Amino acid sequence: MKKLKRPKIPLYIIATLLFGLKTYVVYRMFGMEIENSMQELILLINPFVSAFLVFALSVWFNKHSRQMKFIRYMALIGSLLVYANLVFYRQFSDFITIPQLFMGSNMSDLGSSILTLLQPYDILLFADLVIIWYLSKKRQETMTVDYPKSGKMFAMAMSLVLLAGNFFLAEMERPQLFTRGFDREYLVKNVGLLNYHVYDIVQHSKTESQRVFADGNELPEIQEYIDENVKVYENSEEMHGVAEDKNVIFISAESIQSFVINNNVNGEEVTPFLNSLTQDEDTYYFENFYEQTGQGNTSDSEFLVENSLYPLSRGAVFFTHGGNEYQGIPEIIDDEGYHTAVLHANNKSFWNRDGMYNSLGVDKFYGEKAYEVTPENSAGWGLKDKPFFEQSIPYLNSMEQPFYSKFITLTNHFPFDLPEKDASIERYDSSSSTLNGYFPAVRYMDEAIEDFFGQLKDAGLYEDSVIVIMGDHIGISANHNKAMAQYLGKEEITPYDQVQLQRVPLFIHIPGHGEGEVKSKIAGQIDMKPTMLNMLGIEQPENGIYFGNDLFAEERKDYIALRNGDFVSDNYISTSGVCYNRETGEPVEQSTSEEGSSDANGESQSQPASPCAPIQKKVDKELGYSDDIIYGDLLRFMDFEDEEGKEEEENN
Ligand code: GP9
Ligand code: MN
Repeated sequence: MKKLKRPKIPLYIIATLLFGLKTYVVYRMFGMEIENSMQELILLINPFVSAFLVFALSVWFNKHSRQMKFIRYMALIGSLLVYANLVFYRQFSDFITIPQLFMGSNMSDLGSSILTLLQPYDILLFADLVIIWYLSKKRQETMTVDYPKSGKMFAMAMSLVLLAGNFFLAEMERPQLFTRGFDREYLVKNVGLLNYHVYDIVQHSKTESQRVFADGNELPEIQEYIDENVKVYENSEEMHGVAEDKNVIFISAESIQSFVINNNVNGEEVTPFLNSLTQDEDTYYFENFYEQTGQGNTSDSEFLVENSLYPLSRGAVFFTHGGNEYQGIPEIIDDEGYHTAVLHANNKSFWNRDGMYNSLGVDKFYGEKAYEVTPENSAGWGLKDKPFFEQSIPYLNSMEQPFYSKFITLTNHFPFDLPEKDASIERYDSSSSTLNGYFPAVRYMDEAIEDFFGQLKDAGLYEDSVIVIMGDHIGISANHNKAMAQYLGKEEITPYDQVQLQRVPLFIHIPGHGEGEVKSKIAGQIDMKPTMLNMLGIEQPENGIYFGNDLFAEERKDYIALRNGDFVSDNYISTSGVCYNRETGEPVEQSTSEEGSSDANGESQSQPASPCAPIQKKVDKELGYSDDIIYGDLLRFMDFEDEEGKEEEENN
């Protein structure tokens, strides 16, 4: 230390300061919530600690040009990483995970939405890189260092001490930070983007190895859990077989949330047709139905519906585990003589649908190529919903019956910029152009669905079909909370409200049924498979693995697990470690940082006495088991057919 030959200010220090500052600015742009001054301090410190950790490694290069090159390229890679996260965050309010990176094809397909996520002033975020680059090329002589071994060791020790200090503060602020991995925002806030990515890589390798080492011995424990907690509830006898041998027309309604149902904008109904269904005698409307998706959006909702398994907390399971063995609805009902099809006017490879549908046993996938798509009949992501349904009718007509068909709509998608000529209602007026455009876009979808009902009637398909309409996931992220609060007439959107906004509409329409009503009990996408199979009068294999219950059952599980470990129960809503009364929205007990969530393996952490704690324990366990099944590809060790066969033999 004493004898270090010190050039004025070495580049690795300047790079640390510049890059650290830039990262801090980007942190602020993420708009993460800062709850106290300690968090503020950690947020300020960690970008510099991480930057120092990397740039200080340059002192180990004896050759000056190598030192400079190292700093230059680290700054470049770091800048790209930080910026990619920023763009990603603008879209998903989340940070990139390794599995997400392998979704490159999706990223490029994002097309027009990606452009709306880039801002001209973003260019300033590369200013540090330009300076570092310049200095590293032009000031090599004055900005390199020649530390003796002890100096190098000292620099390294400094980085580690700083890192330890950062981790120490983080641990004080958020105990068990690393075991509660699925809160990516906490991680970034507390240990920084770089360390978060290192953590993510470690996590990813861990789960990859899980498949290799799984051997099926994990299954009995999971089955026991399901027997005791899920299968204890009987399916509804009343609804058993109401849809037997009927066609199923499942509409996955893009980005629609329940708050638009029976609600107005500028004095006009947002969804007049869907509103009418809530009163319809042939329709069940579920008003407390929650989406449970993770990063895989629509594909996650599809995964939930077909399998009654949870999607993953990181990445889209369609992508990361599209080759696994499953026991989804298409495969089950294929054996009962159903023809299964998916109709969606988008690239077949989006979300790896083509691959995953194979694994699920879907007979036919009508993708973009099956439709006539022109500039006139397109908007946003592609073919508009009205021509989409219209062009789908001939396919339905030609399908072997009974069929199980899924329609995935597309027009009501972020960034919700429906062409004016297609809009029947005015945009909303707030600071969020996303929310403003949402209403006319939702209305367009509402009209498209209404038209579709008419077309089904004209085609003579209506009477023999059951029509299910389900929102796939939220459309308006927390980024637009200010505007959302304005629309809902609230002062602010609290974490409790945030969970309530995760409600999406579910309609089950059975022509001629006459018993329709509004259902208020909490429900979720995980329940769709048992519900639909029971309506079809189809038994699941005795040893079938699923986590949901029939929505028409008298008694069923009294909680809905959200993918981030939050949950909604009959009486409580648990989010961000706080337990709320579901009715009043008031916190039941103050948050303690130990409370609540768990790591991805479902190992629960220490539980203080909160009415949410015992439910949390189950939620964590359940999510963990579902993850185990997927990561270990455990269904490949099951023999569902055998069990069915056995049953049949017994019956004969
Ligand atoms: C694209 C459609 C919409 O095919 O699924 O994408 P998402 O809502 O999942 O972002
Ligand atoms: Mn979607």
